[in-house]
Amino acid sequence: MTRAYLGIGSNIGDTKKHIEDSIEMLRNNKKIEVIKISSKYETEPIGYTDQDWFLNVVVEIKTELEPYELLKYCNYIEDELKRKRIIRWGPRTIDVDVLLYGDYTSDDEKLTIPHPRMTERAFVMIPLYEIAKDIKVNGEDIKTIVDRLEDQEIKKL
Ligand code: PH2
Ligand code: MG
Ligand code: MG
Repeated sequence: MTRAYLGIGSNIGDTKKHIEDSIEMLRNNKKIEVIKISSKYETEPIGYTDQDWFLNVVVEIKTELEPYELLKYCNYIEDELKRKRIIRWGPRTIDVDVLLYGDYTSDDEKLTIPHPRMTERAFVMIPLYEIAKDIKVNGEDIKTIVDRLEDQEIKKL
């Protein structure tokens, strides 16, 4: 079993429900054990800013799935939740990203671990820090990373 961290976000429709549904789908997989769930955070949109604020959480799991199998299951969750509520080509209701997978690193275009932009994003690092105070990301203490992200707006619910 490998410890992994997933970042989950939603900014369309019933964001709370989308996040809860996605966690329920993690629990429904026999090869995934949900260990910890961060608080929910309201977060300013990063990157493309002309959109609503997000609701974000980070989830710690233990899993027997290999990295690519886990990615496939995260994409499956996205497809399932999208399909029910969203028009084709429309905005996404849910995003489930593999942030960290044990000590595994990958530079592959399809799956980059650690997640390539996570250390620049308060909406990832602050919920992650809440449930994993002592980890390092890319060799750096999580606290040091979090302290650099003070300027991004994020509110714990
Ligand atoms: N996800 C993005 C881009 N920007 N901003 C916030 N606050 N939360 C997100 O989950 C998010 C984002 C692309 O995946
Ligand atoms: Mg994604
Ligand atoms: Mg993402």
